[in-house]
Order: sequence, then structure tokens, then C-alpha cells
Amino acid sequence: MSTMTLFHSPASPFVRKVRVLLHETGQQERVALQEVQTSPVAPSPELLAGNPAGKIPALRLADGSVLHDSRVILDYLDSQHVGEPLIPAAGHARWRRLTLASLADAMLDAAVLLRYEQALRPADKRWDEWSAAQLEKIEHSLAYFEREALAEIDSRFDIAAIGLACALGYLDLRQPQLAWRERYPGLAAWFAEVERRPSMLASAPSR
Ligand SMILES: N[C@@H](CCC(=O)N[C@@H](CS)C(=O)NCC(=O)O)C(=O)O
Repeated sequence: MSTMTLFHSPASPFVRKVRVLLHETGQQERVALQEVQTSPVAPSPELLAGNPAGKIPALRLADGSVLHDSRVILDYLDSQHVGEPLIPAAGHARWRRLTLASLADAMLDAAVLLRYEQALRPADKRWDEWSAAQLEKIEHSLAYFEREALAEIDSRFDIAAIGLACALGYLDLRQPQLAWRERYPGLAAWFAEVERRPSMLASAPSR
């Protein structure tokens, strides 16, 4: 029976990270999904009650307390299973994998801001240079993963790999015109493998 509630929306890549980790660690049944509509200009009142920032994911625990954001939720859920942790407990591996996960999050931050710019901001208020700068952050991050971190990412489907997989999936969903596979064949080959994992299939965003 579910003892926790995950506030979510089907397309959120930050929520997807949580859902992938739940699946990879066999904890899906412990969490019920509760869909909320939220945006920077129209935060969900229900969500605000648990997360004053009005963002998803937020996870309500059995005692009624609420955890956010995705990094905190992933850390918590990784401490709740008996398998090999997906966040290394200590040492160099911990800081390296968390740094790679953070870079994947930075890509997601840029991609989500870009999406708001394109879908929410009135056309007469858009700032092209600002959007271009977000795209550049994504491009620099993709280049780093391809050239500096591919073997590391490929070595284990953990916190860093989950973050990158969800970021690439989100680019496909919202920025398909980027055609990132053409410039990053190593990432493309890696993603072709991991997007077939049951955890990725079960959490695939609806279009
Ligand atoms: N740092 C946060 C980012 C979460 C985030 O940006 N979520 C988006 C949906 S994908 C959101 O709730 N946006 C509403 C807002 O920005 O007010 C995390 O890792 O959970």
C-alpha cells in the first residue's frame, strides 16, 4: 500500500528522475501519484501548501511532512531501500556522481526555463538573447558529457545517469529541433540503450 504521495505532472523531467529511481529501487508501490497543474505564474495552491516554492516534484511522507526538491527526494528515497545505493555514500565517487547529476539538472533548469519562455511568456516580452544563452548552457553541458564523462556515465545507471537520461528525454520532448544526436553520437548510442530500461519506459513523458 502507498504511504507517500508524489505531486507530479506527466511531462516534468524533475519528477521523472524520482519515478525512475523509484522503479530502479523497486519502490513504486510505496508512492501514489497526485497530478497538479503548476507554472511559475500560476502555482497550484495545493502544492504551495507543501512546497512554498510551488514546484514539483514534492513528496508527502506518511507523517504529512513534505520533501522537496528532486535532489532531496532522490536522496531520501535512496536511503529507503536495501539494494546498492544509487548515490554513492562517501568518497570521491559521491562528489563526482553528484556533480554530474548537478550538471544534468542545470541542463534541465535551462530547458525548463526555455520552455516557459516559448510557451508562457507573451511574444512581445520575449528576449531572444536570453533564450540563446539557455540553449548555450544546454549545448556546453551536452559537449561535456560527450567528451569528458561518457565512460563514467556508461559505467552505472545511478543518480548521474538517471539525471542525464531524464534531461535527454526532456530535450526530445520539448526541444526536438536541437537534434542533439547529430552532434553527440556517443550520448545518442548510450541513450538508445537506457531509454529501453523498464524504469524509463514506465516514466516516459506524454506528448
Ligand atoms: N530544482 C527543482 C526544479 C523543479 C522544477 O523546476 N519543476 C518545474 C516543473 S518541471 C516546476 O515545478 N515549475 C514551476 C515553477 O517554476 O514555478 C528540482 O530539482 O526539483
